[in-house]
Parts: sequence; C-alpha cells; structure tokens
Amino acid sequence: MKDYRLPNERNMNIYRPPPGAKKKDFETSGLKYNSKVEDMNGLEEGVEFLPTMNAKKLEKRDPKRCMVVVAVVVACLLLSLLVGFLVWHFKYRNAHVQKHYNGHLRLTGTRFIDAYENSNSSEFAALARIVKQMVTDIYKNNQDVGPFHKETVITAFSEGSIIAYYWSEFSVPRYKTEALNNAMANIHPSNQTGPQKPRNPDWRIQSIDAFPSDPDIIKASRDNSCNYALHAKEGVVTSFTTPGFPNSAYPSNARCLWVLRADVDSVISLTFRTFDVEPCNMGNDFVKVYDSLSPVEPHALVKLCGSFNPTYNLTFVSSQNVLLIMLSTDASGRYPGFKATFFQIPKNKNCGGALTGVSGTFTSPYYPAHYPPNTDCVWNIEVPRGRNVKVRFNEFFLMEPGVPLESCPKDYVEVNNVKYCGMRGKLVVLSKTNTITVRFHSDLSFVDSGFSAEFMSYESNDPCPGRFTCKTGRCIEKTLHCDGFLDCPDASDEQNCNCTEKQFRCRNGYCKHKYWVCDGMNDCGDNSDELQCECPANNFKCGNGKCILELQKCDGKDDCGDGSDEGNCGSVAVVPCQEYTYKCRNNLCVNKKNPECDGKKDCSDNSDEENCSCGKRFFSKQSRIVGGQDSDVAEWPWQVSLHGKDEGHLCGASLISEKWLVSAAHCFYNDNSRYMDSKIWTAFMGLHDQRDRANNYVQQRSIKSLIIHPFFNDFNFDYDIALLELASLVNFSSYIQPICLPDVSHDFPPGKSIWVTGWGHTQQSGTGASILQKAEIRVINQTTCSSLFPTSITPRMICVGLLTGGIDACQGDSGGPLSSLEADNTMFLAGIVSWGEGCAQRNKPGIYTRVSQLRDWIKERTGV
Ligand code: 4AZ
Repeated sequence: MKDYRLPNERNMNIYRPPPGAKKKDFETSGLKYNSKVEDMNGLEEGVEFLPTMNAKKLEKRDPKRCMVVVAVVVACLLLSLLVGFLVWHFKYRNAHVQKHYNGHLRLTGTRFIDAYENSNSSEFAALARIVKQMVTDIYKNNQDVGPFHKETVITAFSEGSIIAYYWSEFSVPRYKTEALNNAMANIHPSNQTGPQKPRNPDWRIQSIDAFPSDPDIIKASRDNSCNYALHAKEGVVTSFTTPGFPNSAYPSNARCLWVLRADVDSVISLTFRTFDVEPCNMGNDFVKVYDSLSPVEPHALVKLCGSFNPTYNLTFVSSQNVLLIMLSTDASGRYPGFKATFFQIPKNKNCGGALTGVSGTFTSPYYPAHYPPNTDCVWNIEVPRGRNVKVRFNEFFLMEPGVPLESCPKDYVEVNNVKYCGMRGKLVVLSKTNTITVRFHSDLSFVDSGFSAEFMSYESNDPCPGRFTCKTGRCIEKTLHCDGFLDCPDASDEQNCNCTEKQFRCRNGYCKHKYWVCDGMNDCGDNSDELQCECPANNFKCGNGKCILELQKCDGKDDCGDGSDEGNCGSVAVVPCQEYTYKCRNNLCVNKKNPECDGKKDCSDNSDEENCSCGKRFFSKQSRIVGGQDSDVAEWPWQVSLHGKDEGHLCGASLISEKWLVSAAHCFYNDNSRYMDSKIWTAFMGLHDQRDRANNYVQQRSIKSLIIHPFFNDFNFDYDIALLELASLVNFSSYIQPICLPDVSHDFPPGKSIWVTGWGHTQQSGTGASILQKAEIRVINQTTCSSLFPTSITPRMICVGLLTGGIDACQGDSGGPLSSLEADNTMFLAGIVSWGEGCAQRNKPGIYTRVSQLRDWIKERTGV
C-alpha cells in the first residue's frame, strides 16, 4: 500500500491519535509536551514554560527587545538575499564556460607551397604564426569575441589560394555565450586593422567561417597520437586502416584523424573496403568523413557506424583536393575498424552539357559512387524536331535524413522546374517539346549515390506505341490496364475501370479480385475490401477472420481456433497448455505469442531464451534494393547450396546447427532414385556467388546421411521436408550461421513480410542466378490460399508471396529458407521452398513447408 505521509513526517515521533480514538481520549491521554521538561532539567532547573497567552503578555511588556528581534530577522533576510545573488552571479550567470569553434579561412596574396602540407615544417610554423595573429586581430575587433578568446591553433593548410583550417577556444561568461555564438556565426574579415599587420601587405583574409564544434573533436586535434596525413600519388591507390586493423581492435576513447590530400585540380575518391565498428545502437563509436580539413558539421559528407557488407557502396568523392576522416570511439566495444583506399582523379569541372539524338544516358557525377558535395550540373537534352522527349531515372538516391521531400531544400534533381529528392522508384518525366533541361544540385553536406537516367524521344501523340501510357508517362503492357493490380506509379492504370464479375469494386473505385475480399489485408488501399468482414460491436476479430465475444479474449481458451485470442494478453502468464501456447521445458505453458529468443525471459526456467545462438547476421547494414535483387555477402549466412554430382546447384537448404541442414524432401525423393543417395550431394556453406566456390569464406561438406520425412507425399508435396547430416562439422563465422527453428506454436500472421532466398531461376523459364537472390514476400491467409489452390493446401503448408505476382521463388530455390525476422533481430525459418504453379504469376503465390508444424520431428531426428 502507498504511504501518503510527507517525507519529513516520517521520523518525527509526533503522537497521533489511534484511528478509532475520540477527541476526548486524546486530550486526556498521559503523553503531553511537558513530558520534555524532564529532559531539560539538567540545563535550567526550575524554569517553567508559560502558557502561550502569558508569553504574548511578556513581549508587549518589552518593545525594545521586539525591535531588536525584527531588525535581526530583516538583516538575516537581506544577507541571505545578497549571498544568493552573489552565488547566482558567480556560480551561474558569470561562471565561465569553454566554447570551441572549428573553421577555415581563405588567405589571398600568397601561394601554396608543398611544405605547408607538413605541420612539422618551419614554413608551416611561420605561416601558422601569421595566420593565427590575423585571426586573433579579427577577433579583437569584435567586442563579443575578443575579450573571451583564449587560444587559436592552425591545424592545416590547403590550396586555394591558401585555405587555413583552425580551431579557437574561448572562455566566456555563461550569459554572453549567445552573443559569442552569434558573433562567430557572422564573423567577417573586413576589419583587418589589428595591431600587428602581416609582413606582406597584400596578404588578406578573404573569407572566414567558424562553426561551434564538439569538444571531443577539439580534443582530437590536440592529440597527435592518432593523426595521419596522406597525399595521393598520381595513378596509385593508397590504402590505410584503423590502428591495429585487422588483428586487433581500434583504441578506445580515441579520436583518430586522417588528412587526405591530392594534387591541385584533383579530387579524391575514397572507398571503405571493410567497415566494422561498434553498432550504432550499442555505443558511440563512429566514423565521419568531411569535405574539408576542419571537422565541421556543415561539411560532413557521411557519418558511419556499425558494420557494412563488403558489397555496400561506400565510395565518396570530394569537391576539392582534401578530405578528412575522423574515427571517434568511446570506452566500450572492441571492433576491428576499417580498411579504406583512396586515389586522386582530375576534377570534373563540367558535369552536365548538351545531349542530343533519339536516346541516350547520363548519370550524377561519379555514379555509382556517392556524388560530391557542392556540385551543380545542367543537362540540356534535345531530341529530333517534331518529337517529344522523356527522361527516365532508373536509379534515384538523393536521400538526406530529416530533409522534407516536398521542398527538397538540399540536394535535388530539377526537371521541368519541379524538384525531386529522396529515394524514388522508376521516375519518368515527360516534356511536351523536343527539349528538356535536367539540373542536379548537391549542397555542402551529406551525399548519396545519385542517379542513373536515360532519355528517349517519342511521338507526341503516342508516347507508348502498342502499350498503355500511365499519366506519369511510364509505358506498361496493355493487359495490365484494369487488371486489379497497380502498375502505374500513380495508379492511373486502375482508374475509371469497369469491374468484371470476378472482381469486387472498392469504395475508391478500384476493381480487385474477389479472392482478396476479407483476407485480412487492405488490398483496396482504403480497406473497403475488409469492411464487410468486420465483427459486430463487442466482438474480437480472430487472426483467421472468425468473430468471438470480446469477453472470450484472454480467457485461457482457444475460442478462435487459431489461438489468436490468447496470444497477446498483456503480462505473460502461465496458462493451461494448448496448441497455440508455448510450452517451457518445465512443461508449464505461457500465453505470450512467439516468446522464443525474443531477448525476454518468459518461462520461469528461461528455456524460451536457451539455444538462441542462431538467426543473427553479422553485417548490420544491408544495401537498399530497388529493382535489383542480389543479396549482399553474408546477408543469409544459413543459406546452403546443394550440388548434385556433375550437376552443379540443384537445391537450397538451411543450416540449423554445425551438423544439420534442413531442405525439401522433393529434392531427393523424385522420379530419379539417384538423388536419394547422400553420396552424390555436396553442401556449400557461406556461398554468395556460384562462380566463387573456392572463396575462403566458403565451407564445403559431403553428406553423411539423408532423412526424408516418412509422411512425404510426392503427389501433393505434403510433409516436404528432409534433414541432411554433414560428414563433418562446419565452423561458424560471419558468413556461416545457423537459423533459428520456430516452436510448434510459432505464428507467422497473414501480411507479415518474409524473405525468400536462392540461386533458382530468375524467370519462369529462365536460368539460375549466379549471385544469391533475395525477395521480400508476404504471408497469405490460409483460407485465401486454399481458395487459390483448391484441395491442395494442407496444414504443413504456408502460402507466401504477392498476389500481384512478379516476386516469387522458382525452380532451383526448392529446399531453401524462408527467413522471418522476429523480435530481438532474430531470423526464424518460417518455411522451406516447396512448390507453386509456375513462378511469380498473379494470384499464384509460392507454397512453402510450414516448419513450425514439423518442429518436433526435427528435434526428434537431429536433437536440434
Ligand atoms: C521448383 O520447381 C519450384 N513459385 C519452387 C518454387 C516455386 C515453383 C517451382 C514457387 O523448385
């Protein structure tokens, strides 16, 4: 129960009447204040305390004494006010705080010499002394700055005429910090009338910029133990690494700086080849790249933390002949760091230009590298007279976090006076004449990988000969018009359509196939396909669409039939065991949905969090996929390629332990008994590219035993699962990891997005992929699935795909994993690629073996 006493009442021993006591009882009780008199006997024997009334009479009788008391009280009050004011003034208002600024200035009237690159040279020291004095003089001329200036250090010089980089430190009363900030933001070199003029009267500071800096960065520039200066050599790629890389972790609490330079009129191309620092959410280690030799935010190109896959695009290009890289680390986390390379390239002064002809291509500067900052390009495109021109952006990445996409105030592409930024799918812009102008602009900070575009001419009255023209200008096949699927980016192919009898008319006018009605997914876009299936008031809608009374939710009984009414019931409770409840090792059942390996102890014996060294990826950053579907290296470290003797890749599989693989029974049990022989099979783990099987990351094993599910039905592919025992254990690495197996109660709800991976055919009658492919698909309601494949779907099957078609598993993917990202960033094997009607057809999603249903059998046969 809560204790409502005030804190200072707690130990006061004040007598309070017991709750039931009457007033009278209290007054007559034996405990009164005068009991204290006894304690005081030793001090003032015989003194008797007068009742209050008498005390008042006494005061009246002595007015002088009263005045003295009042005067003393007033004096005390005044004194404490004065002390308070002084404390406030000196401790807070006037207390001095340290302020740091980083910046750069442009010095004219002199020339850059190579010796200025070396901060230990006497030439550097001499110039630094003069520049420092000039900066100090500029500060002195400003009353909000000069009095507080403590120190300025010139850290570097670069060409142009000479750019000097510096930091300044100030000690300023707290109440003057805002004035200092404002003055520094507007610092101007105009009044160079300081006491000491530079030796050469032609020398002038043409411009000066200062930015408040992170004090950690200032510390970095004082500590030279981790500072490196590198100059690109003509035609040579120079590499550098974090200290100790790759054998030991980079230092803790460090600020390392790499100054990269190139020859004048060159720019620098920098690539991080390997990048593995502390994950962004686990600490404060990061790498920042600056398009300046001053570590200032307005010139930061990128801030990186975590680990990146080797295939991730981490190439940056400077706007001038300098770049600065800073590694900032905190006390925690031991990670290898990075290896980077750089080289110089001639400065591309004239990006853009005139493009003519019937078609052509163009890209942002240095594409696919990140475009340089501070760049403007203009392309004037002209196609033959009488025709119109359109521009299609096949890749478009101009993303800057926190920047509004409507106004594009930073980096943008402008076509027909409309600005575009962010990340866009295929963007098509039409012109109603034979010319079009495309502008590209990047501001001083934060860059992305830019765009790749093509232009083409078209007949003004028929932009898409033989095809349907979306209002955006994109051309699509005529059969896609009014087919219930959105194919135009603006949905113009599905507007003003007459619905067929197989279709349902959504409130927003779209026609959708009737299969999609009440499937638990908002297919119309306005949810109208799911409205008629709502449950009445005071009812709960189950995961399978059934309506139950709200009261039946969380009552410990599976009223829905799929357990969805008992899954999320607030706090985790032990409940009677049911099909849908998770059973802990101590045979107690909990009502939490999918509690395995979610990072929280749900079973009293913690068995839900044991055996959870699975389903983790070691590279935290995965590249964006728009269009392309190549996986990154080590993105699916449980993916296995099964090769048949003399046949190459035939099926996929998933690694579930150092010794066991899970695959599809139909890969082995088919018309040809040869595939039942474990000896013909070889498993490749850690494989990315089928052409690169000799890679060090790849481990190859033969198969010791092959277990096909005894109930496998080769007619309907029920129980399509097989277990393969490796001849010897694999060694786990960043490239090879097991995937977690879902408990029998694990639920993969309709609509959940899941990944399918494999080297199978990339088109229905196409050929296998060399690079491991990935595709994101969604779980489809079991009832919808059964209506799409009448009589074929069993409880051991799960339907996953897109009813819109276009993305699916295909021949050669069989046996491979369906990986589902669950709580605590853990991947679970939701399914095994099993069968389908063709590949990627509309309304024909792929069918997968539902692994959760076969969990006990896997445990029984493998112990995993
Ligand atoms: C196959 O033949 C296969 N679209 C696998 C998956 C699918 C179709 C065929 C699903 O291995």
